[in-house]
Amino acid sequence: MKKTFLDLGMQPLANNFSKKYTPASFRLKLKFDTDLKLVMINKHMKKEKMFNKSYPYRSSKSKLVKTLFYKLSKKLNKKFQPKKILEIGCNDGMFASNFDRKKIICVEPCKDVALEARKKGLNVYINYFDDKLVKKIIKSHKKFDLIFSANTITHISKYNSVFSNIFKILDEKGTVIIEEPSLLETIKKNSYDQFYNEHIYVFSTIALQNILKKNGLEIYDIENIKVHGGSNRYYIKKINNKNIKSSIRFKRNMSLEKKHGLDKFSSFKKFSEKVKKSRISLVKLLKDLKKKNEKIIGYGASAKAVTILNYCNLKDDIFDYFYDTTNQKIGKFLPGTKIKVMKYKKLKNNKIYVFLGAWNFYREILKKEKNFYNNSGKFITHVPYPRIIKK
Ligand code: JHZ
Ligand code: SAH
Repeated sequence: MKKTFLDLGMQPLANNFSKKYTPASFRLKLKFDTDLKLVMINKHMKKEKMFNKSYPYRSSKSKLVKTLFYKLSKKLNKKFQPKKILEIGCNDGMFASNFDRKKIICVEPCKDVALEARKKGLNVYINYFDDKLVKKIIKSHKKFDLIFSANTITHISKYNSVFSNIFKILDEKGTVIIEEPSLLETIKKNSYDQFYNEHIYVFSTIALQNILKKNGLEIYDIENIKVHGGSNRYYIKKINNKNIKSSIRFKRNMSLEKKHGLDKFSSFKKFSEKVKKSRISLVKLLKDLKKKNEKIIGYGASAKAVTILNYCNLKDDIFDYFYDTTNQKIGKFLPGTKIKVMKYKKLKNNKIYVFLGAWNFYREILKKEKNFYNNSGKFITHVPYPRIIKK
């Protein structure tokens, strides 16, 4: 049974940056599947509507993302010495480009992004990861001993199809590594902005294990990583592969999630009350500043920021503009608003207030904007509760 616990109001497609104003077009609600213990959104958009030629997100825009992928590639080469790797959802190739080009095959459906990855010498199938593609891949490459996918599986509505296909192309002793935002961190940080049309699911370890087991796979180890506001890196194997035992880290994560009630609907009802309070408090904070004629801008026109702006009804009466480094977003409106994305410039004017649309990269941003911060520049965040951050 699926039970609704939060209504995030009318929302637009979170990455539909456009020169024309695009109003919010669907109602976003969050649901809990009581059988699988899975949290999901109510509306599953057509993949072609979300992931197409004009998809603007680029992994390469964050130093942290690049560094973590680089470090992980070193570790994987040492630990697994993989001979054949598959990456699902490679985007502009930030993970894959750390490997010997002959060893890695990538899948990326958004043409413009995929072409950027190909420019790095990568072998990219410009396709969605589906039955037809998997047949084609098996024909040319047989099986893989390492399959990697970050921030992609939760974007695909049909998870059983994804995992049954992964099972088909995974070597009997092979490893699958998946990175996704952690539901536990989302609840702890009250970061309701993890929910938008692309994040069809936000996995708990409990839910992911339930889904995997139905497809002959299981998690045996987990690393908690800092990226994207707190993610989990899941290490997965075939259930039939009895050589590997579950780690202590895996058991610890499972019991921590149970302690926080991630398997119970009542916990999500509590979360929804906290979200509503967070919205009231953020709106008050920003409106009070506007009453004093303060100037507020945004930093990082993230998909997450789109959820906040539309849920809290924060529009161009609050924000002058948002800074962002992504060419594909600059000069366009944040979806559902008439707030423009401007080409990023180093923060100089310490009189303005800067709302962190990319709060998850706070450390990276603070390093970049040291002068602003040290000269009494002020940031605003809603995580874990709305407040002004100043030195
Ligand atoms: P960022 C996207 O989410 C969409 P978003 C997607 N659904 C997903 O799951 C995650 O990524 C992985 C900019 N920026 O990464 C770049 C600066 O301008 O939190 C981005 O536009 N200056 C696939 O969009 C945005 O902020 C900076 O210094 O919520 C951050 O978006 C930095 C660090 C970023 O993901
Ligand atoms: N792995 C990168 C990119 C995440 S963005 C990172 O972690 O930084 C999510 C990516 O998944 C996008 O590039 C999108 O085009 C891709 N994607 C979405 N649906 C997909 C599908 N059905 N099959 C394969 N990739 C998909």
